[in-house]
Parts: sequence; structure tokens; C-alpha cells
Amino acid sequence: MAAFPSGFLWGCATSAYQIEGSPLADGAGPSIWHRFAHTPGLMRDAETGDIACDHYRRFKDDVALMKRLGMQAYRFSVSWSRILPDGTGRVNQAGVDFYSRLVDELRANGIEPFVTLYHWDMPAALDDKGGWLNRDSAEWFAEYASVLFRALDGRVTKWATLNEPWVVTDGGYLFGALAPGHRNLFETPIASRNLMRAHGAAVRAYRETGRHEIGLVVNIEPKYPASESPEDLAATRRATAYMNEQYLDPAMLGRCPPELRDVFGEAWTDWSDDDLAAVRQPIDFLGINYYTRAVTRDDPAAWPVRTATVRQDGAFYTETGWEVYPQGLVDTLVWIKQRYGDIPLYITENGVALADAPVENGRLHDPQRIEYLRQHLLALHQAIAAGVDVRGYMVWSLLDNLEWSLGFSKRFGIVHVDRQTQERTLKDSAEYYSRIIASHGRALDDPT
Ligand code: PNW
Repeated sequence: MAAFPSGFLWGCATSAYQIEGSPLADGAGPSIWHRFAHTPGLMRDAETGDIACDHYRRFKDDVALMKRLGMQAYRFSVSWSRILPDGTGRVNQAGVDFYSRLVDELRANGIEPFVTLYHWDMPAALDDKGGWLNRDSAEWFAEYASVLFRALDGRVTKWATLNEPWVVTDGGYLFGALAPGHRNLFETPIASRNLMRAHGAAVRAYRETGRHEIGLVVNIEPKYPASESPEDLAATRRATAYMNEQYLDPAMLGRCPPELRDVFGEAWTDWSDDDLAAVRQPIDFLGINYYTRAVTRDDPAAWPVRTATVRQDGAFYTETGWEVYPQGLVDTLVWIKQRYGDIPLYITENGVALADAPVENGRLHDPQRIEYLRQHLLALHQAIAAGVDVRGYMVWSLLDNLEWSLGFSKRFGIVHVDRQTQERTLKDSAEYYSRIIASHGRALDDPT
């Protein structure tokens, strides 16, 4: 039954600060995540990304591991402050060389590099100038992006500008759980607009020199009303506008959802026509990160969106407290097609944090992750059969890694990483995913 389109890309995803370690090596400047992690009280168990998965030094072994699993694509991110230690101006060639070697190693092993330019680690030097609150951030980002386009576009065919701008502003500027750790309702719409201006500026820069594909990666969490009451329906609209449309509407439709005025009140300011035009650039694909859904009800006390997520009896909740809901992936993909039209899509992240069993005799059994992957891949197949143009799937994540301010407490990897020895051990889910790839999805029909 399960046939995936020919050319469909099977891969896995990571991000720089979560796996690399050696954040200041070879002339790199500090990023906002280095600063955040080294500020007391902000990280669970006082963890940092100083070592993480030591991928900066072990990247060849990790590429060999991907090759062994049959990965066809690898989505990783570039650390801006390795490339431009001060954020703009002087290029650190040793930083460029690291990613150049990684790209060569991937290509030598037949793995397509899929590069995310911004996975949350702005150079600290730019945060000192206001970070995403500074309108110049759009030009800073385009300058950085252009350095990479020049260095790598001959060998990289897939570029993503931003990873999950919603998480950047919600975590970094509204609730303070992520770098740069602000908690300010007035700043949030400003950071939001500048991030999208940066996206637009990088896409424009790419059109001058780039020869391949560039797109945007967003997280989508479909919202379902808890009841048909007018309050819950309005709450569901607010939550949808806030999380799922705030970034895609400007990028794809050249407008902002009107419900944002209701969310932000007078902290919201309408975008100028020039800003809207600068953000709405034709892109070649959208990357969709899908993890869970939210059944949404009105909650006047919940600042600032005034919504709450209703726990579902009998549902399975993961270690990050997210409901497992594969049908939400189908609904998300169909919604994207309906609202934004036909555009090639990639699932750029999908996966699950579990309290895995310990490694025993070099094995780790994670049947719940296998079931999660199987159900979501079946859902993906269903969406493709319904006519949605999905070109690839990247599991989050290759390795157990630094789950941001939650430290290493949440394990998303299909490969276990021993924190002491850095030894990599395949989980059963890695072997399972490897069989899925080798059969181009047909193994989904086999009992597990
Ligand atoms: C993504 N949400 O973050 C990130 O791209 C990854 O770096 C991260 O490790 C992964 O998902 C797992 O958390 C998200 O609240 C963070 O909906 C929060 C949400 C979604 C994605």
C-alpha cells in the first residue's frame, strides 16, 4: 500500500547548538545560546552546549552513522557566530571550513545537505545591538546568509532561512524560556516582524546568486476547539492566528491575521506595506515541523493569548507533555494546501521525546518511538495520497541532544548518546527507520 513519490527524500535533522559542542573553537564568537546557558538559573541542571554531542569533532563518525542507516538527506543548521564572530563584517574562515568539510563529507556519502541558516543562535555581539528588536537585523542576516551562499551553494541545494520563528519569539521574547530570555509583550511583535524581514532579505539575496531552492521552516500545531461555544471557537481562532498563521500569512499571503490585534492589543502595530512586500518573497518550499496538536478552550486568565490546551483522556503524552496525535499531521498538511496553495513541502522535523530504557548489551528498545514514527509516516502517506505535495521527511532527531533550556533530560534521538563516553548506540527505532528508508516506505505495511 504505502508507496511514496519517487525522489522522496528520507533523512534526519539536528541543529548546531544542540549537538556540536566546542562553541568557541577556531575563532567562533559567542552566541546568545552560549550566553544564556552560562547565565545562572536559566538551564535545567545547569547544563550547557559546551560539549553537547561533540559533533564538531565527531562529525565524520556521525556522517558514517547516517550512511549506515541509509539516510538520503541531513538537515543541520549553521552557527552564525562561527561564520561571523561579531555578527557582521569579519568572516572567520575556520568556521566556514567546518561546514564546508561537513558538506563534502555528506556528499561523498550520498547524503543531501539541507542547511538551516538560523536555528536560534544569534551572535551575542548582535544581541548587544538589540538583536531581533533592531530593524538592521534583516540586513545582518542577509549579509550572513550571503557568505554561506557564496561558500556552499555549489554543493548545497536546499536552504532554509529560519527555523520556527514562532518559537524564537514566544520562547525568546514573550516567555523568556529560550535565549535571549526576555519576557516582554511589547517586544514580541517587533521581533516577529524583524525575523520575517530577515527571512525576506535572505531570500532576495539568494535570488541574486543562488541556483537551487530556498524556503522557510515553521512549526505547526493544529488547534481544535474544545467545544462549539462562541468563546472556545474564538479562542481557537486566536491560537491558530498566533501560532500557525503569524509567520506564514505574511510570508505567503502578504498580510497579517487580524486576530493578532486581539492577542497583542496595543502592543501590536500594523506592518507597513513596504514591510509586507519585503517579507512576501516567492519561496521554493515550506518546511513543516510537526509534533502535536492542541484541543483549545477559552481561558481569560492565560496571558496573553487567553487560551488553554485541554488534556485528552486516554491519549498518550510524551516526555515533553505533548499529545501523540498523528491525524494532526494529515490535517496540518491539508490545511497548508488549502490556505497557502500548492507549494512543495518537506516535513523538516517530526519525532518524540521518551524516557528510554537503558542501553543493555548494545541495544536499546524503544517500541513507543517506533510506533510514533510508523503512525506519523502512515499519516504522511495519507496526506500525499490526498494530493499534498510532500517531498521529504526528516526525523527529529538523529542524536539525543541538548533540548535547549531543558538540558539533556529529553531524549529525541533515534540514536542514544552516552553523556560520559559520547558513545553512539542505535535505538531499535533507528533500525526500524533504516528499514523504512531502504524499502521506500513499503515496510510500513509490515507488522513491527
Ligand atoms: C523544535 N512548541 O522546537 C525545534 O526546532 C528543535 O530544536 C527542538 O529540539 C524540537 O522541536 C523538540 O522540541 C519546538 O511549543 C519547540 O510547539 C516548541 C514547540 C515546537 C517545536
